[in-house]
Amino acid sequence: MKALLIVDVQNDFCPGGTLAVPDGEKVVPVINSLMDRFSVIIASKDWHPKSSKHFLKWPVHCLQDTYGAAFYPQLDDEKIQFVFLKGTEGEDDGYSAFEATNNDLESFLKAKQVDDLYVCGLATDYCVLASALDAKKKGFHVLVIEDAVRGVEVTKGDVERAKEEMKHKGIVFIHSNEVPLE
Ligand code: VGL
Ligand code: ZN
Repeated sequence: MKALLIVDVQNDFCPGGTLAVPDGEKVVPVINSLMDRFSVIIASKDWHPKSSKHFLKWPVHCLQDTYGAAFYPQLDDEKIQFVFLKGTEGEDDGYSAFEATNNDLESFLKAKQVDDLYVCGLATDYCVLASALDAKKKGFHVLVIEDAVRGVEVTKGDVERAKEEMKHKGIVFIHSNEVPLE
């Protein structure tokens, strides 16, 4: 079985948001167009409390139950079967979807007999990176959809370095048009 993991396609990571990823909203039509190819579709949300150590490193973003933490309006979110919330405590960054506190992503995927995890969303050099590496470590075959991810690139070269690290660890990069139909 394969599954689509949509990482953090939230208002604060899109234009106008407090931690906008350059061209972040461009992943949305690509992700929407892929949903028909998956029977398991899940998402993560960055879901921070007002006070968090995370905000010593980052502008305040994705506060729980705010517009900034909502999915980008054009995302077809009714097709998402479960939303994993991460970064929910004051002490943790929660970059990886496997650190979600409202459900266990690994058990969820194993219960659905998922072997191939297709990853898309934001941001390539943080939460996509951390989620893909964790998935690989847990034994999933991980494929990142290269035209359905964008990075923050705090330092020039971060996105390229993130991609190299993922490839080095055996994570596969594919174009959305290469995703099998079912
Ligand atoms: C993210 C920075 C801070 C992400 C989350 O979703 O990639 N990046 N919090
Ligand atoms: Zn965050």
